[in-house]
Amino acid sequence: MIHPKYQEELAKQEKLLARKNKKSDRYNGIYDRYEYPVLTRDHAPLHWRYDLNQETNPYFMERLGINAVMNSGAIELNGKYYLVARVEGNDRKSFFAVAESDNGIDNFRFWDYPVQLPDTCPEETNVYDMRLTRHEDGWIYGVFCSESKDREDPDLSAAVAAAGIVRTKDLVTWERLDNLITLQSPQQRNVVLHPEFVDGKYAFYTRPMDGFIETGSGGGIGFGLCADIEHAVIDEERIISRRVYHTLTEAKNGAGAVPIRGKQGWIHIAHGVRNTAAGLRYVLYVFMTSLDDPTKVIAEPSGVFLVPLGAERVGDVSNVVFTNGAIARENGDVYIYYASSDTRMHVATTTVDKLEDYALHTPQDPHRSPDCVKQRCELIHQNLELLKRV
Ligand code: M1P
Repeated sequence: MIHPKYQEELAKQEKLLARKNKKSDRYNGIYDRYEYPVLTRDHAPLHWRYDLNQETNPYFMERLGINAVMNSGAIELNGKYYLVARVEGNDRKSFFAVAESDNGIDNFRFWDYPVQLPDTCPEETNVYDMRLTRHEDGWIYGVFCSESKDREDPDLSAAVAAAGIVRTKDLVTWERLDNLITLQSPQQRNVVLHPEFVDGKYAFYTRPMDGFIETGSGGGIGFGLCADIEHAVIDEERIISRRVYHTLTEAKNGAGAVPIRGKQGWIHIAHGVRNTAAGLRYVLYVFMTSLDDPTKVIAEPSGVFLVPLGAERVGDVSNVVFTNGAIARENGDVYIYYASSDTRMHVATTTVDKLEDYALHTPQDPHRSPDCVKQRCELIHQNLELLKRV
């Protein structure tokens, strides 16, 4: 018999799932934020978490709780909006699950079952942060972090991060391909597949790392080509978005959403990390690369694009925003999905035109305080002159 508490909890959850989202009144002209997260652990279906049978679960306890719903790949398919979320169980292991919405802003609902990836890597302990690329070859690829224990290092936390690759046509059936091999870098996380062929090859944005956490000599976001996606090997990675001293990327950075094709370039929404007394701070930043040569950076707007604010600042890993998915619609609208503090998912909406304007017309970082003051004084002066005329 179904536990009577089920209907009560279901009614509460239905209220949450049916709630309309509202644009927040926080303005910056670049994007709109929304009041409510689009996915949280409370969105996880009750039948994932509870044994609904009163006989075997008399206290209606959560048997397999969900701790967090975060870093989600995103795609529009047949007029619906899909997030392939990183769902973290109470056991700390993550898995992927598809959540669907009619408008991309609210009413996301998880499908009945999580994604059951082909289990081809016996040493793989955890999987997370899938980027979904609709590739011009006709497949939808998912590139994610495949994490295993580093058996050569006695440190219990020592791990190896690699880029796992799957492909699908419908988000239901997934084919697992070989993990990406990068000959120059022992570890990889935050790998993103470019949506178009470059020089007739598959192109990846990489993030070379010496260890599991530290990027070490890895200088930033890399770019590499490979001929065979089924057995992907990158011989050479070129750094295209460098880490820079005393900027938001000083500690590390990583590619985020699949780059968006604008009129004048590829728009990248990436994350940058810096050290603070309170620990690492993760924020989003933007850069733009040439349509003819995706390794050539053509715009680097200064500073942060999106930071954790208010309640977003607190969670399992506080002071973090992270994106690995955005949807650019044919009409030019862009939905940026970002997680806050490794705990929940949000959306920010903008347009391709606004992102291009932001990328191309936000001044570059002058890298020194006196020059930053000069830059700001020029803006103030122009504005005060303009205001005098009215
Ligand atoms: O905890 C913040 C983020 O840390 C990692 O990002 P990076 O590899 O750049 O340090 C990722 O594991 C990500 O999942 C997480 O949100």
